[in-house]
Amino acid sequence: MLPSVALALTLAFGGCGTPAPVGPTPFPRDAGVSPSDRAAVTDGPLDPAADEDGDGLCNGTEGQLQTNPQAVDSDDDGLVDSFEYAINSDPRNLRSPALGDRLEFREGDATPLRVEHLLDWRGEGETLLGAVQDGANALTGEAASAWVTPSVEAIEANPSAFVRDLAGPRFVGVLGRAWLRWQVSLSPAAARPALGCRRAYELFFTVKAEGGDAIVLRRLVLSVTPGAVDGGARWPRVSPEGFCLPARCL
Ligand SMILES: [Ca+2]
Ligand SMILES: [Ca+2]
Repeated sequence: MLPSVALALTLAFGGCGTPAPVGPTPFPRDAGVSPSDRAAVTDGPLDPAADEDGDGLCNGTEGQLQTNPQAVDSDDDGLVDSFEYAINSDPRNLRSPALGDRLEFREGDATPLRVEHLLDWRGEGETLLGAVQDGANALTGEAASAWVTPSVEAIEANPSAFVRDLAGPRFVGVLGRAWLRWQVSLSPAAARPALGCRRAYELFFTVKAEGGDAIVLRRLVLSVTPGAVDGGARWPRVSPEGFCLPARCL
């Protein structure tokens, strides 16, 4: 064999017993990742004191909570992560706060929101009083009463003969075991402020035996969204620009 032919064969086949060189191969797990997904991945660890997604929750806190530092509403329930953190709700569970305790207002809508509370109670002749305690926006401190006026009404006792009277928010003289039903109404206050950003408030429904301690303390979460109803979604999608946020991340 001529020396030049032998050299060409050696280059082509890599020599006897040596695997031929191969080029880079994409990782199989890379399949299906779009260019925009890749672009969203940041280099290196996030600064714990910064707020990557602008949701009011610092990156370090998001790491502790295991929320998504690049999503303002990690569980997509319409409540921004920082608000859920501030009220001890689970920002990774869209059923926290419970759906039955959620109320949604649109600015400009004057229709009262209503929610009922049912209590199974064995009375000894006492009077039970339902009430709403004012709450606040957990991020800004703004009082819920600046936005809504609550009212409570005792609407039904079953069996009715076990209650002497229904008077406004009171079941009077409950004697024996009965189901007691209250209706809570929240109406927009006359001089309500239009803040132009989506926010949420905690309110508490309480029941007390007159002169006694609270028997019931139920948290209600009231969300208020500026503007018209969009798309018929149960909860409006949250964007950091649209939500009232604290001045510094939590
Ligand atoms: Ca954040
Ligand atoms: Ca959420």
